[in-house]
Amino acid sequence: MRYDALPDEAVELYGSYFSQIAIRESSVVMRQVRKELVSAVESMFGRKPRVVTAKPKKGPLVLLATADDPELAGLAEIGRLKDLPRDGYIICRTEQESGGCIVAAGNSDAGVLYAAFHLLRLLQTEQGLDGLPVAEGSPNKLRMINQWDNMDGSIERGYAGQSIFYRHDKIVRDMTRIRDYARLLASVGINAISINNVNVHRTETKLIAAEWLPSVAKIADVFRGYGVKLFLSVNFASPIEIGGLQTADPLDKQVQRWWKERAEDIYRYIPDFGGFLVKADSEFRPGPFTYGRDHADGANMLADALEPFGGIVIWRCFVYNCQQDWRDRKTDRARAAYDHFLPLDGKFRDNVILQIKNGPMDFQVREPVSPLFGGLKQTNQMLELQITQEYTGQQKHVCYLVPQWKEIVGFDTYAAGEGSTVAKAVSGELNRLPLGGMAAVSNIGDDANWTGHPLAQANLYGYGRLSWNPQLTAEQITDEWVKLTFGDDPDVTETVSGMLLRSWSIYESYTAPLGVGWMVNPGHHYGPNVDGYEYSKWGTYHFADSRGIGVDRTTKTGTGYAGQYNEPVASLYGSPGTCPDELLLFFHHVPYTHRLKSGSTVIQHIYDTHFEGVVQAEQLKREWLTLEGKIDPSVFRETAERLDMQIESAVEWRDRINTYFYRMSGIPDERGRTIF
Ligand code: GCW
Repeated sequence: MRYDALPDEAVELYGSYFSQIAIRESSVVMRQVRKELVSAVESMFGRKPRVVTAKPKKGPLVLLATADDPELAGLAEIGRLKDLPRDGYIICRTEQESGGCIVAAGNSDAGVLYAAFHLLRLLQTEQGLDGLPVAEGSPNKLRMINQWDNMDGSIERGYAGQSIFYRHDKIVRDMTRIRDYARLLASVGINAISINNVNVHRTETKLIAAEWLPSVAKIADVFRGYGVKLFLSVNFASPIEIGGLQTADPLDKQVQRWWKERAEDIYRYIPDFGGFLVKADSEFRPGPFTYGRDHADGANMLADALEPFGGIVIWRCFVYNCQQDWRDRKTDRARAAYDHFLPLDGKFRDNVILQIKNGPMDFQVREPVSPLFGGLKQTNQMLELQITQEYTGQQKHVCYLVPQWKEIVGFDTYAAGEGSTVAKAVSGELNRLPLGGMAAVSNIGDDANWTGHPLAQANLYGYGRLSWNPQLTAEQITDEWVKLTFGDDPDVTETVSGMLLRSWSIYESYTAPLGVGWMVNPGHHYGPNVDGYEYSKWGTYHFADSRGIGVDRTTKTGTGYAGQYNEPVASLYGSPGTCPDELLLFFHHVPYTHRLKSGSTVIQHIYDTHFEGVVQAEQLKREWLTLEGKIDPSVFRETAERLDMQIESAVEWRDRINTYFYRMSGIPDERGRTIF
């Protein structure tokens, strides 16, 4: 959203169109479209456009309108809109005698907004308008952001400063930053946000009470202008904690009535309120289990309260035993979500969506895809990703996650034969379900550059673009972001794109070999600690001993987790001979001398990748340094500083991991490099 001045050639080609904008401000969204476009055009073309509410007799001009606008009558392309999803749009060019016209038309106000951003993107990435007409729509009804912000201003797993929403147990008064965030999210097609942490503590429990609703409504007003619906995370025990009731039992009439009244209150303040996001019976949060009820009972009770107002319940599947005994080799945390939720398939109301983390554990560097996506057949589902880099370098390391997300959305669950991808399961297409989409935990805070690491912005951008269109390739998304952010100097675009696209695999190489996770410092999760979680209660073990490493999750001799997948995936993962190298230790316990498909042994792979990972981290720095003078000096400096931190940390990872496994296995590095 830099809206840099365009080169003369583009100004000459398109300047006349953009000298006049026709738009009717029929809604708050259309007003923001006008504002955004006027300021962008002024900054890109160096001239304020004339704005009119009806199409003038003579062009050239840019016309923005919804499908039903009479101005569009008779335009052939508009017919295509009806085949597009709700917020779909088309952009086309018509040359009439009265002068040329660029038309940006949407199925809804939000559709027009997305069309406007698309148009601006085309100009800024200097693709020009030769590619018109374009027609787009998203298969995902919900494209959501989850904030893990607390009202004291802290952000759970936040690495970019404090909350932009709260400070000192209050909602901020100055909404400028929130408005910019809304613009930013809308520019990549995000249409929903939950504004408080899923761990709902004492103060935040009151966000649904009269005390805070007027201020929450102000935030909703800001987001509404950009087509973003507001959701709140709620505390399942609210009826007790703020309602004065003795119980939060979902089958209790008083409890049900209490939630209905809260819904009425909320919708009085926020008529288009999205609904509730719920973390229940998970990591010490209250839930229906306390009353001997299941998660369908809990979710449906809230769904019934919201239903009269069109609200929905997004219920998280991150439910597992976090009080496990490490001596117990039978319980497997990876199994938990499937074991809890599959038996409830079909028991949820139509306005409930199950939100499922991408993997069965917890946002590790590498995990298999959750088998729930291929399991649930009659329940709305949504994919949960983590943009904030909790286990992926905490915005000190470059770790661009779009390539990881692409693997996830493209994963074939075989639920209804070949081609049953996660993308289709969560959009609702696979099982013909009415609701679904994607959600992701935000990575922003009040740092001036939003994300701490300047390159971490690419993850937020990339998530938005991918949730709008899961078919986009990682390369396309990266290219767009780099051009929008740094301009189109080919040295810069090539270097930065190359760095981003390799970064996840580099991070994986010096941290998490072959699908092992959790070798991090407990609590904050930064930096290496091989046994940090080995004897803990969290169910996160690698079982390394002097002979081998890995978790046996096979059906024959292990926990049976591999059997939660459909065939042929279950068999593929179920045998060490067919299991892909990168997930081998997630599914199998093997000797250090086990030979991988790559030809290397497990132990040699560990050594090689850890040495190579540091070399690659240093290479990232070298590449970045070649851009001096071509990048804004402060961004250049901040990024270079973070790359130094990354290298320092990668060295620590390399030496700790290599030393640990050398001591465990007694097997030396074939190449005789230094291991301590
Ligand atoms: O991985 C864990 C995080 C917690 C988080 C939890 C969750 C919000 O370490 O900080 O809590 O996942 O997703 O609920």
